[in-house]
Amino acid sequence: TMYKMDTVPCWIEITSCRGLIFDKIIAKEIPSTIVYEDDKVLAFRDINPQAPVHILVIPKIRDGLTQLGKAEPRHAEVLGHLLFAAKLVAEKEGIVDGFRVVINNGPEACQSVYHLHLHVLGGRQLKWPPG
Ligand code: IU
Repeated sequence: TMYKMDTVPCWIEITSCRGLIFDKIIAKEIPSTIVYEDDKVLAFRDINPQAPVHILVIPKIRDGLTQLGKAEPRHAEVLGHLLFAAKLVAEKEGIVDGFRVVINNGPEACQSVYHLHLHVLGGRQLKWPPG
């Protein structure tokens, strides 16, 4: 798919090795600020935070889960685990009065990294509807 940069609300590099970057974060080959980790998931601070608290929660093993739209019945357990981890992260960060969990799925939702990830956002008044 070709997009003209000035006609889309987000710029996505369609041809790059999207997704593999998170493998490097999991392997700790790329440094990140980890806020929560267990055997199945890793949570770390987003490098381009959109709120005072902006954390990504990702499965340690992608297993074909490049995006939520590719989920299969075998992924149900890890999907639940990711959502519960998002709650633990919000608690740990002290944003229990209000936080948002976002999954961008596909180009029209501005997904840029094709390794499933939950955004946990908080620490300011969030607006609705989102952009
Ligand atoms: P998205 O939903 O696919 O657009 O989210 C990808 C996020 O990953 C985005 O918020 C980036 O700022 C973030 N990110 C990161 O934290 N570290 C990286 O090395 C890369 C992207 I590449």
